Amino acid sequence: MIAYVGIGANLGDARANVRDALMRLDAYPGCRLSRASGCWRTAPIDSSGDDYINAVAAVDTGLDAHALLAALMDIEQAHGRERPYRNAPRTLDLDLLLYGDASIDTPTLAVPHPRMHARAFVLAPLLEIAPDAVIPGRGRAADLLPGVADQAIVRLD
Ligand code: PH2
Ligand code: MG
Ligand code: MG
Repeated sequence: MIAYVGIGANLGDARANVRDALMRLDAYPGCRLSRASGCWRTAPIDSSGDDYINAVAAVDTGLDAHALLAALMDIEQAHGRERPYRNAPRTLDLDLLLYGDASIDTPTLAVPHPRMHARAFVLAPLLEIAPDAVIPGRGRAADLLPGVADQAIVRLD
């Protein structure tokens, strides 16, 4: 199964945290990093603090969606993720964006990620590695990007 994971950080050395998350995804039992976008500097959306560094990873995994979510939380914890309040600045945030073409809605997991279609910091890096990506219930990611063109994002070298 190919899953897409959104990576974000805006505390500490955010870019190093994103890079480390990519390595940890590749090393995690049952997961292999298949593709990774570059890093993007993005203005906080519904959040405070410094600009974020965002990226998206394609992960080839044998884990089911809930086990993959647990893996993402494990990696967040390895970075000392704290949750003092909603959308607080964070050392590392890993969000399960897409799990194949599945639609999942349970108390602990919603896939596709419910806000991904409205966030340039997700759509732009996703399209870098999956130009034909389709968000179940929302359509082609490429068709959604113009709708978020007002959000400030810059691709880093
Ligand atoms: N994540 C959020 C809320 N706002 N803004 C940016 N630019 N990047 C993020 O990763 C992000 C956000 C909630 O997880
Ligand atoms: Mg998030
Ligand atoms: Mg999250």
